[in-house]
Amino acid sequence: MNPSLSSRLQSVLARAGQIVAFTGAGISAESGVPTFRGADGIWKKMRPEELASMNGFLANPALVWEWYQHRRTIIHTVRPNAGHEALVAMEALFGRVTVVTQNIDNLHRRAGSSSVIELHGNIERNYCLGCGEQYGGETVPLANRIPTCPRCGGLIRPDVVWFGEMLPEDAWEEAVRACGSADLLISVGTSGVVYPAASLPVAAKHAGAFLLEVNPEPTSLTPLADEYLCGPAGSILPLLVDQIRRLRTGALHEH
Ligand code: BJW
Ligand code: ZN
Repeated sequence: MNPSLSSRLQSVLARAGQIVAFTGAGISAESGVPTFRGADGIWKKMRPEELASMNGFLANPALVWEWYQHRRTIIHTVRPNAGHEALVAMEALFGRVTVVTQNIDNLHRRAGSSSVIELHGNIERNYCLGCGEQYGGETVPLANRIPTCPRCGGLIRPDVVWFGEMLPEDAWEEAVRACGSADLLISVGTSGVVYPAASLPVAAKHAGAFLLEVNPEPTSLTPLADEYLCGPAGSILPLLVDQIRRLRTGALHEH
């Protein structure tokens, strides 16, 4: 698989100053973290409203905790893949790549990306619904199936964004700023159906960014993309890095 980049994309890559990678579950799929939708998606087996909503949590906190502990175990046993690593390599080439991620799996930071905006929280953090006290993944009192706060007895929940909840304000504002000033937005491994996150690539495009999509399947964003590279992130992103390196050396030889 060797995506031949359009001359338009080549010239964007040669000039781009502000680059945003907008990522979703698909970028972690090759690490072994299941995606939400699609053939092996989490939602095929479980109903999202049972698991990823406050009502679902209050109705069955043990089930929701079981699900998050299961996912935390997966995340702790996997490693960032070539897709995450390619974004780190791009950061080295461009000076800065802002990663705006919907993922809660921490894999971008573990790979070494230095500018990561987490729109939907982080599975390593938890907080008490009663008093707001924060608990780390390891310190959360999980001896019981439903962890409660040692300070106030309140229910502890994962610090992630469920359906019907607002996104963390700071992360959202930073993401809007980064997308509003991007020259290039690379949307990787997201179905683009969950709002407000899915509005960011659209906003970036309206503000003048070149929209590049990397996904093995077309998505709701594909019709809007300036360029669509069809394939898994772990193959396509490293090829993109190679092409950028080649463009750079080519440019050097011209001088
Ligand atoms: C690969 C690959 C490989 C595979 N390489 N790619 C009606 C219309 C519009 C909006 C709404 C509506 N009704 C309700 C809403 C709002 C709702 C929403 O958007 N719903 C839609 C689903 C309809 N949004 C919200 O509720 C948000 N809050 C909000 O709106 O607040 C305002 C408000 C307040 C009060 C009342 C009402 C509104 C919050 C959304 C929170 C989403 N939370 C989750 C769970 C996070 C915690 C956790 O992980 O447990 O976030 S849901 C889940 O979806 C998770 C993800 O971040 C998110 C996006 O999924 P993603 O990443 O795109 O994954 P997939 O599986 O969908 O796609 C994977 C892709 O990868 C596929 O395309 C594959 O092809 C691809 N792929 N292998 C590259 N190797
Ligand atoms: Zn508490």
